[in-house]
Amino acid sequence: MRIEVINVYKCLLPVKGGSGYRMASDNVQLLDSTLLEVVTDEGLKGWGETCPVGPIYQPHHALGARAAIAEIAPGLIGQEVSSMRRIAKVVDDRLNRHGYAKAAFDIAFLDVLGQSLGVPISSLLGGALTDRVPSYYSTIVGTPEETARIAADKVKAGYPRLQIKIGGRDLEQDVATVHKVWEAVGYKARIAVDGNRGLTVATAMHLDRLCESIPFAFEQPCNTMDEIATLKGRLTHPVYLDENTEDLNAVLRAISLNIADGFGFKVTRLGGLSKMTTVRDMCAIRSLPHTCDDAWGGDIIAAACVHLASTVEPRRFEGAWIAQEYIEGHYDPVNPIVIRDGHIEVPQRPGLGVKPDPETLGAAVATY
Ligand code: 0XW
Ligand code: MG
Repeated sequence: MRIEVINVYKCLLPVKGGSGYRMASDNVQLLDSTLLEVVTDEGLKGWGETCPVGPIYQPHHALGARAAIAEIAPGLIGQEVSSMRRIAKVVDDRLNRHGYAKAAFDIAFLDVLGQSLGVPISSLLGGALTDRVPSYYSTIVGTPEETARIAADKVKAGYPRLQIKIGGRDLEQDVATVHKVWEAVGYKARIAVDGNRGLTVATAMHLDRLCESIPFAFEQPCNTMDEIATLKGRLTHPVYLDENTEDLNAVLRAISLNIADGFGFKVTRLGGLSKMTTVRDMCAIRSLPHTCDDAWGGDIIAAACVHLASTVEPRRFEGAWIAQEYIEGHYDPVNPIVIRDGHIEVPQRPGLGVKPDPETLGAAVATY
């Protein structure tokens, strides 16, 4: 089976509610997602997506994704899709790095392959261990009272885990937020406190001490992996890396230096689902917990995260975050990926199990 055509679509995803998605590193209002449709000579259509959460969160941006796709896509026309490893080499031979754009191809090829074999993508990633995965709720940087109120509501709605955003403001506000959330939810949910690179080493140490008795994982408190390394042995809380896991080597380095107790993984940042199976297996060797998320995106990215999530050993799984709570509507109104009671069902249909409605996408912005 060969690739005949590749269509690229652009989809704008406004953040619900008007005030944006506020992190220490940025406040985003409108996200620009790139969708790929790979059409084969047998008439199968595979979908991929990559949607950076703005240009500041990590070194990815929407125009960069489409420029990288323009370098890669022409070389794929006429290529056989049955070997993921061979086609990944064709992609790598067209462009050095830019894993976040290559991820959209990886997801689309797996979608095609799953459909042609009649199996869900989870089967191609080693096989599902569950048919329903936990999600987690991520708050935005807000007042201590408002954040605690939302946290309590989301626990009532069934979320087994919360990610509380802090950083980019006074230490006092951040400390009060963590305390108020703990008073509101206690042991009813696991808590991650995400600094999104916004704290200095000194502030991270203060926050750690001032919240000493509260059990949470401290996610990406500081900007660089070197800063995080200096925290080793000086904090009472476990530290998870997110933004610093820019590629497989960064994960290997963090594990071998023993500076991460867990991870927030993003499928596109790591280069796609195939690469995610490598970090999943590296984490299994060291019993390290992790998420399977992406920074943003619609049903395609959501389905990709959920398929991978279903293959992770549940006791180490920290949840699959998808953007659904912050965006309106779905690309696939027939089989959308949805959070119910804080959990997401794993699609059982062949491939990704989602098909965007052509009406929602409009005309392709590029065709190869
Ligand atoms: C909660 N997320 C998965 C969504 C935004 O992209 C930020 C991210 C994170 O954990 O940093
Ligand atoms: Mg994070």
